[in-house]
Amino acid sequence: MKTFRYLILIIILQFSLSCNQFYGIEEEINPSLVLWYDRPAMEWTQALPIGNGRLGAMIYGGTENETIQFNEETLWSGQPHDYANKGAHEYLNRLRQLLWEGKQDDAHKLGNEHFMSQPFGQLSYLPFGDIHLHFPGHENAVNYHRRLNLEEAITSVYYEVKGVKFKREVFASSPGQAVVIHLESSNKEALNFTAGLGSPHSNSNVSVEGDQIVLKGKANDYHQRLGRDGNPYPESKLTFEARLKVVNKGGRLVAKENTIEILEAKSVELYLVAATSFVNHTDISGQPEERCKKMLASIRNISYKQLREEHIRDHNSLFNRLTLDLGSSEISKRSTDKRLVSFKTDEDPSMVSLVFQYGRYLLISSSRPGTQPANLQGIWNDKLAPPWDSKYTININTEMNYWPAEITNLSECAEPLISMLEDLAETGQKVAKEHYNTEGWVTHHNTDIWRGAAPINDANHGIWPTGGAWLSQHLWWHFQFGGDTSYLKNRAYPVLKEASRFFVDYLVPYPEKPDWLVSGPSNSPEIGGLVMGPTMDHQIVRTLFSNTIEAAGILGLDADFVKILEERRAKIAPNQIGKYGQLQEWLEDVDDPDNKHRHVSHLWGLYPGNEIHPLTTPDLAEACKITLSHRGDGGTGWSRAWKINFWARLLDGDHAFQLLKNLIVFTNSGETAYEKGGLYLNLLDACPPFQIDGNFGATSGVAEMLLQSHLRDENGNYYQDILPALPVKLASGKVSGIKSRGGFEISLVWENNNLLSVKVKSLLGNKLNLRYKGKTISKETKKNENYTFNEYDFEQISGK
Ligand code: FUC
Repeated sequence: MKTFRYLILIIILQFSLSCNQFYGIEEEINPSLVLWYDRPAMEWTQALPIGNGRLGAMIYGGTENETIQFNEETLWSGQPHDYANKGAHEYLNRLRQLLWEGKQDDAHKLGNEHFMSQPFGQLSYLPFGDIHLHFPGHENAVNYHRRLNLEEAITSVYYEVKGVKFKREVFASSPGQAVVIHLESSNKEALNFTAGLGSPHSNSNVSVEGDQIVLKGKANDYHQRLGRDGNPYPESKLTFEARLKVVNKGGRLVAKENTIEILEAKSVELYLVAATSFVNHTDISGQPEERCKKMLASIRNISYKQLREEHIRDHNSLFNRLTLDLGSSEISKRSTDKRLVSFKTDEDPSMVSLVFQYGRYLLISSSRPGTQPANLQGIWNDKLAPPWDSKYTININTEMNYWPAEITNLSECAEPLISMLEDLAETGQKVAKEHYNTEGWVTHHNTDIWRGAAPINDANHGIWPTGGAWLSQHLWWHFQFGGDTSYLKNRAYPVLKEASRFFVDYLVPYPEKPDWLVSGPSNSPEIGGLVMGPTMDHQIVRTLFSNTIEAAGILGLDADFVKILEERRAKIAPNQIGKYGQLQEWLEDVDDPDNKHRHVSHLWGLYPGNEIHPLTTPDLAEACKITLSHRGDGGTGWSRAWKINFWARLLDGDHAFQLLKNLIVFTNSGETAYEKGGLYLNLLDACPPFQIDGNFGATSGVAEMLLQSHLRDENGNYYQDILPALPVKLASGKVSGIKSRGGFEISLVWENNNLLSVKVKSLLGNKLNLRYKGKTISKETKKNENYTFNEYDFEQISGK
């Protein structure tokens, strides 16, 4: 009898468990790891993003009509193209001379006539298509819930129609290279819907082949025919294909001309694969049909359950390396849209951890080894003429995308950026020759999938030769955090060296102080037009030279070249403090204290650079504060995000938190409005319009509040500065797996603004310098050993 009762209990438990699994919404939602809403998305900026680095999709979660808008990262307009303007270097000296003579307008005109890329602009990232699902009779759904679980990287939709429950799950599998959609209902024979594919490209068509819907097409031409110089944009040559395969359990499929109808099924899986003819920036001979068929074949014998488990395992292997708990309360239990709108008053710390983890989730979803780097919109774009072509803007935006990669323990996600740099070192070499007649390589303020490196748009902001040098900082970071000397030797150093070589030839003496070397023609990103000697360039080039010198030293290479770099570095124009006590943006003291411009480029040396810091250069750090007080706490999404990082580096956690608050505000502005930065309801960053950099900058900003590791002791070992900029509003919390330079994974617990415990895993066996509130514990470590600090150590470090 007892056994029987036990069995009944087990059956009931099993049943309720399977109910829970089916509907999935009864369990407690982790407010730091789940975005959820009680209505479908009405517009793209409410839809939820998924991605596997190559394929991206936005899920609206509609009931009667579901739209899944998708992208494949290589679908761009144009074709392989050499943008260099032959012979441009003949005008270089004249440009410099005009600028020294104060004839900026003439230099601007000459630059536009003779120094720009051909054509004047680059090409555009494009949308691929849409999956349309039509569920007749589902317009009156009730008990609606949709969510994105960041830990699983799965979106789900749940609702009821006339007592029947429906559930949908969508994820983008990296191991399976497909977007996988699972639909089920609580009743047998209740799933009735039509599946179709569409595409905004004019040259595309949809057909049905058995259980597959097939979309084939050719990329639209760039949305403008001619560049500003009157030269035509290269015609689009990429072809593409997507296949949506339908697999039903129960019921039947009816193939129509270009849709498939699913009738009376219990559950259905849809597998979307997509490919283009892109191979690399010089080769577009790939076969999309063959690629799609191969991808479908490779998942044919894998069950949905297996694919789902494999997907979660794969995503967890990156995402779960770092956990962050900043605490939560009743208010954290509300839907994400409500939480976003009220954050400015409730300052819910779990919203901070959600935004932080969302940045990590988005990086994993848009940038995996072997894929293209995350562009201005990551991988998500629904427009044929997207803002700024959804390409790579390198005078802040692309770099910001990669700020969280190393420190938040996702160094693999930086791999696409490293590969892009290797390509740019090739295309940029041509530009260095044609535009500057120098050795080495150079890249200006934008690039595209064809790796354009010449100056674009307009001479007043396009002629800015430090894009490649800035990007090269990421090559060095990857080594600082990872310590792989064979990577340093074979991949990073050759690119660093050639980037430095360009600036050895390019820098020129400042006529007023001939001992100083300056950059130019250039600009301080996007302010003030063409000039000689913007501060930012000098900070970037000094850092580039330093990184190259150190890399050469580690590898025991190029002693003579190192001498040249050391000698040049010492002469680069120094940071200067101007008449308001501000850090000067230019050689001359002409800053306007009322200028609220979004770019604060001359603070590059504070972040992401490290030549300015309150401990090492207090006067310059003070000058940065004054500059920031002039520029204010507003701006575009990315500008606010940058300022979080600035204030964290100035060790002012509360001001950094204020900027975070200024970023976590709801923006409903779809237009370009430089003062209205914030987040959309799906928590994607609004420049506006949508631009993903602010999401990544927010993540790195929070990380910089918790750990900084850019300063070194006299032997060159890094300090691990723990909780260097902890805001009062984040007084208690836990983080595990945050990474420091020198190869340490660090876990911290703090309460009421005081550190409680520190655990460190030493990945490389380097010396550890844990510093907290001015006190340091230094310790030699062994590779792969864990260190927990005992009471005595802790008393020392906490200053008790
Ligand atoms: C730079 C910024 C803009 C925008 C664009 C993509 O031009 O000044 O705000 O982010 O890049």
